Amino acid sequence: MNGRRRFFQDAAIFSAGLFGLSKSLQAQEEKPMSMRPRESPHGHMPAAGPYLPMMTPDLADLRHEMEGNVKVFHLVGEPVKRKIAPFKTVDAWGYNGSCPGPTIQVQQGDRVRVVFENRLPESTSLHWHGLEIPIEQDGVPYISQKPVGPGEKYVYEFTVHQEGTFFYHAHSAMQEMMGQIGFFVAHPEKDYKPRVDHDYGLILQEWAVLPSNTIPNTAAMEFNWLTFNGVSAPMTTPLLARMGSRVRLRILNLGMDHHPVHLHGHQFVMTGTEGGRAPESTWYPMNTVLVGVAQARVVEFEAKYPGAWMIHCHLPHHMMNSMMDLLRDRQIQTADQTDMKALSQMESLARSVPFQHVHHAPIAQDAEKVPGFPQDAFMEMGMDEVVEKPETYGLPKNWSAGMMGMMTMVRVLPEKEYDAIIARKNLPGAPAEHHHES
Ligand SMILES: [Cu+2]
Repeated sequence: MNGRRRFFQDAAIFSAGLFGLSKSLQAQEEKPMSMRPRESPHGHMPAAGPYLPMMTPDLADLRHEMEGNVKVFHLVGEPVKRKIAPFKTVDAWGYNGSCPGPTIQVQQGDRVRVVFENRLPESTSLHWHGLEIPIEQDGVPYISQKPVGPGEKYVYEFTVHQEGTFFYHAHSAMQEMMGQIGFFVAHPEKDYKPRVDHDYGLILQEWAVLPSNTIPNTAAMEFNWLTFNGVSAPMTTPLLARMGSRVRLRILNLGMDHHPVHLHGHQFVMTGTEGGRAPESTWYPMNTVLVGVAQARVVEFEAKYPGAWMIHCHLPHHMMNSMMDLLRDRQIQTADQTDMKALSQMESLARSVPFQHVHHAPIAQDAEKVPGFPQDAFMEMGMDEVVEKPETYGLPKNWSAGMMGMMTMVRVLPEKEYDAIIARKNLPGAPAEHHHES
């Protein structure tokens, strides 16, 4: 597993585009919102809508228009360049300039129309995963509809009688692995009890992309890039939670692996699946939830303890990224590594990415005499400045050295610190990562 060392991963992350949203996504975010939170999780939006929207960090929401009493969405399937790490951009396929696609949020009982346009070079369709809708709307090529050819449009329309966390995706295996997936959340007619103050969504994906390559190998069984909402840590935008609040986290998986997602410092209960809300009598405390392929898992917890608490897949190789891209011919060695060599590698990486070089954590004087050394030594690199955004404000120095792969954090913040970050997010020119607030 030379190719997946943390060294890289750290190195990986620093440079460029923290703000990897595509132009079209940004444009989307600038448009007026079609949906308003009932109450802003961040306290600066007027209470106007029927429900608290889910937020998908690093992804936008899909707006809709009303035609009579039908909510009309426009989805475009198309090739997408997605920056998954500062030095790594992949040629994925997604929707509306985004991979994963933008989040669709409706309310139970809504009549929904999705005008779909295929700008892919091949035929496709849209499947509504978990929704109980007429067979003609099911989106399976040849079975329930003719494939939607390149350049063609297809209109899906159905009434959503369920509540819960669903998703839309192409019903073609390779296209799924190219990234063609997005959230479809149906908020309940009546609020779930207990109510939550924050509602966040994460889509889990894995990618096989060779060094100096941008196209995911959809036939590969070995994955070297792991993402939440289309980015690897520490590019993942931290989730914010006011201390004492109740947080919902919806996690959705459409890939080749099952992911045990673990939360630090708190216990949660599983309140729902891809089939909707689970009765409270089935809830029991846990802190790791296995999110299998094609599943959604919804968990809720009281944000009791202040701090920056990890949320991550616990498979060890999913807590890393590929290091191959940066090191190339200077691939890190698992043996025969010395402090001097590691430092010079780090320094040249720092120059090329560029990021501010930070010395790794201390090693023992006779470390090289110990069989197995090094493991994680030399892998740590802080790149705080490169991934800086309002949500990272106030984190301890070199926090980014501890963040890799399928990982993010929930920052449980006392009132004053929470408000300070929200104020930064609202500064003119601040990146509008969270659509709901733009
Ligand atoms: Cu995993």
